[in-house]
Amino acid sequence: WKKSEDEPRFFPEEKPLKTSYDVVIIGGGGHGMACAYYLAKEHGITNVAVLEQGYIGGGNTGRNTTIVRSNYLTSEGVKFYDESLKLFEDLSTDFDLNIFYSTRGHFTLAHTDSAMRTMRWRAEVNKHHGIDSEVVDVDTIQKEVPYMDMSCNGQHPVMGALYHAPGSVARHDAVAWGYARGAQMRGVEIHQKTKVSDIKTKSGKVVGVQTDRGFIEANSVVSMVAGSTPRITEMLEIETPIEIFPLQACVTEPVKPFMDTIVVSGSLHVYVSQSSRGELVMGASVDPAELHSTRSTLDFVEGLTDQMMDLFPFTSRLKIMRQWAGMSDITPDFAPIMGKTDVDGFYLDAGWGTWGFKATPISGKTMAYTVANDRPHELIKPFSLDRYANFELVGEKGAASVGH
Ligand code: PYC
Repeated sequence: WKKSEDEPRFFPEEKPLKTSYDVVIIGGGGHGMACAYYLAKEHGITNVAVLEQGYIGGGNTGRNTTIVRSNYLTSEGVKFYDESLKLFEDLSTDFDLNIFYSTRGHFTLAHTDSAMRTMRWRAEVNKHHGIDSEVVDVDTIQKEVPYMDMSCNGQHPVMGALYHAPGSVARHDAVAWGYARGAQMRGVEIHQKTKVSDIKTKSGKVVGVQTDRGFIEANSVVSMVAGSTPRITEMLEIETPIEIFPLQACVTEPVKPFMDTIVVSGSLHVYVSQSSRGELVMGASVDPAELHSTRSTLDFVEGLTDQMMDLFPFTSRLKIMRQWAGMSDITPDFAPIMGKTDVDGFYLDAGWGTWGFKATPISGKTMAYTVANDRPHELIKPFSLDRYANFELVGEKGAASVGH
């Protein structure tokens, strides 16, 4: 596909909504767009509609802190996220669109003996799978991040870190836009401001979705809605262990480039990188109470900036420019839920908690395979919903950058 010279729009004109599609994808974020893209590109399935209640990438895709990494704790997680990272590296070329993919190196700081133990554990699992991760000492960190106070204001001295050289950041909107444009150019339809209010079945098989623009027949329905997952699964009486917590983030005013690494401290509940615009992009833990809301709070910025000043004292002089929140669908084992369900023709891509952006390419690719073949892709078998009933959890809490 090539954009024609006389086509000035980034996205082609929206087509009228049809009454029937082979596949309906609910959710026009990065995952939904990536699934549509790979359905069309790799499986030749183009009679696809992506239905989005708001606008493309307006949910968690446009609200995360853009970190890409594969330094997970379980073999299942490492293999999955590493394939994602590899796809990310080629996306700008694939899309003919700059996603500003920038490899930075990723430090996860340890301030306690037990955190050091977890970093060693992760490093060993990572190395076993050929992932570039190693435990580094305080002098190495200080050399790479000279402006960081290694004593953390004398309160929680840094003891070492897990260093993951491939850790990167990317322009999150561009990822959704690139997938959306690539899918549309191959025949997929994207319908924004189209809300699904029910999913209809007949004899245990999906037959279509009810929307605020009418009923749409579909052979397959894929839910890729992150923080709205319970609203969708309730329609089919599918039970998941997902709970929704807000996750907030903010950026400072832009300053000259000084920080080329990503720094995470799980103990201090801080992660920070500097964007290509010069802003410090920062986040902390999920909010303390379950809540289906994207409101911002003063508590969050006060807590985050307090911890930031322990790590980077000079940030006391920076202004916070913007603050926002997303809704994280958290699972008990901090791993996603992906694949087929007990309802024939209904597929679930959920449980993306605070780790969804980095999975965008591989979740799209593996879900497209799963829908096209009606059998789960090898990489996502460990993430099936029935693992909770079978006590086969994939414990990733030790690899979540975010405090919970
Ligand atoms: O898992 O890398 C991560 C992350 C950073 C911010 C939220 N999640």
